[in-house]
Amino acid sequence: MSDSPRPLHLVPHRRYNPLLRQWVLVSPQRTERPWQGETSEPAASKGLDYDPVCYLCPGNARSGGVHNPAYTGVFAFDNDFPALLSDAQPDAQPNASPLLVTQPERGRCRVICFHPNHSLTLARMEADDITTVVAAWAGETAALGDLPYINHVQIFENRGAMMGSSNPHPHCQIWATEHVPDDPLREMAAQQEYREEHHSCLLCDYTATELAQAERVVAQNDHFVAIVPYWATWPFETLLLPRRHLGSFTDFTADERCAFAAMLKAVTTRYDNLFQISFPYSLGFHQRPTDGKAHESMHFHAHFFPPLLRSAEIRKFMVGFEMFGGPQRDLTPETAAERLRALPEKHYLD
Ligand code: H2U
Ligand code: ZN
Repeated sequence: MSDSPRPLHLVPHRRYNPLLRQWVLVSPQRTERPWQGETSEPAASKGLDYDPVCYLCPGNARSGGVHNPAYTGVFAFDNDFPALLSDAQPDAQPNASPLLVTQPERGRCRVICFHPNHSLTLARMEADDITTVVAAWAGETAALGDLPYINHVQIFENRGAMMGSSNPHPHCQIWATEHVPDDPLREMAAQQEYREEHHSCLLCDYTATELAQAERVVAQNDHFVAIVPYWATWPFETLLLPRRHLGSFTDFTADERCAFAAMLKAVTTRYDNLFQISFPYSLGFHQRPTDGKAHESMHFHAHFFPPLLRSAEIRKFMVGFEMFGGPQRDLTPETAAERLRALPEKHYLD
């Protein structure tokens, strides 16, 4: 083997994730492994608009017996099986070892139905209806953030059975917690230190770099940019960034809510078009904690983490080296971005 330098898209290398401050191993030569190029049958049917046994459809009974109202827009409710409680006070453990550490963790869990129509997804909803969802995310962030024991509001959507979603009805969850969870905390520390060192914002600088290079940009509009990050772990991972330095859904202007809705639709439509299926993913938003501090260095963003690799059936598993060493990918982020960018903006079912 020659020792002369070879282009990044041909040779194993590692890339740095400055948000989580960890490395990802990139092995592009492995994409040359034999591949039968499976694609699934395009899902032709749109599915039921109303499912009488769905616990999220309007008017239906939930597991606890409560009936949903006959809602016509966005509908939010307290999760009947919350992971956190507002009044949980675990017993102090006087004889505990310093290695057995416990903290109380209070919180609230909410479920938000995006739309009464059971068959829809973000990709297939009208942009105006997604804008209403964005407004609900802002309202929930403000209301939950105002609770004295809440310091962080994590909104996320698990889409598709492959990502553990319990129900196809378009919905997301909110877990509002007393403590800032580890991943956003790590990202905030990285942004804070970057700001102290460079006197600028990590993600503002990163957005400018990506727009200048263009090769990892998937879509953009007046207010938002979607890119496959340089350090992406999941094959078709994307990062959605506001062009303006803003820290929370509560900072969005009316125009930014519309533009963000349009960007969510643009990205999820490309995802669905990639393998002509309703594309599974976890989508999460990182925003400023609600502890009342300014958190000037925090730049709002959305992460899409989709599991699929080559087809509707072939997913990436985070096992082996990833469990014991660190994240690894084969397909380069540049190739993933090029494939997503090249897809039509129109949904394959429309
Ligand atoms: P997921 O699809 O991401 O699991 O979200 C659905 C949530 O809905 C889940 O957290 C809640 C579950 O606890 N749920 C209710 O609150 N009431 C029900 O009747 C069933 C499910
Ligand atoms: Zn439903």
